[in-house]
Amino acid sequence: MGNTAFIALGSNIGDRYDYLSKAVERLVSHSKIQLVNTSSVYETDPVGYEEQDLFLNMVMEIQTDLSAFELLDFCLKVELELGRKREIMWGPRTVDLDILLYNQENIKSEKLMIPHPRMLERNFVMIPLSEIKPNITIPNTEKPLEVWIEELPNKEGVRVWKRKNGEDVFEPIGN
Ligand code: PH2
Ligand code: MG
Ligand code: MG
Repeated sequence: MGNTAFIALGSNIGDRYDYLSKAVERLVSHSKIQLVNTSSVYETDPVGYEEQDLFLNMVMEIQTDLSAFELLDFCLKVELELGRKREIMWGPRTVDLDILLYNQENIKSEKLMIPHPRMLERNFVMIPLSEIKPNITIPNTEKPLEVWIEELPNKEGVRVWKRKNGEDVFEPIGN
C-alpha cells in the first residue's frame, strides 16, 4: 500500500468508545486500507461549540491504496453508516472522521483540505498524533510537532481515557 494517512476520530454521543471502535473496524475492513497504529483514547473538552458533552478522541495511522478523495468518500460513508447526522456545525456527533494528513501532500479543494486546516490549533488532534508520530513534519509549517503542542493553551482539556495497551483494551484499537 503506497500512501500514508492519519485520521482523527471523535465521538460525543451514545456509547462513544463503541463508535470509535466500530469506525476503526470498518475503516480497516476496506481491502485498500491497512492499519498501522492507533493512539490511546482521550477524553476531551468540547472546542468551538462548548454546550455539548465531552468527546472521546483518537488518531490512527493507515497505509492505503485509495486516493485522498476516495479515502474521504469512504470516511463519509462510514460516518453515515454509524448514524452521523449533520445538524449543528461543530455540534454533537456519533462519529467524526477527519483526514489530517495524506503523505506530505497539500490539497486545497472545496471538498477536501489537507493538511486539515484546523489541526494545528486543536489539542484533541495534536496530542494523540504526537503520541504515535512525535517526529512527523506537517506540510507548510516550520515548527516541529512538539513545539506546536508546547505553545497550545488548554492542554488540561485533553486527558488519557483509555491508554493504548491497557489491560482491557479492545482490538483493534488496542493492538
Ligand atoms: N470536533 C469538532 C468541534 N469540537 N471538540 C473536541 N473536544 N473534539 C472534537 O472532535 C471536536 C470538538 C468539529 O469536528
Ligand atoms: Mg471534525
Ligand atoms: Mg469532519
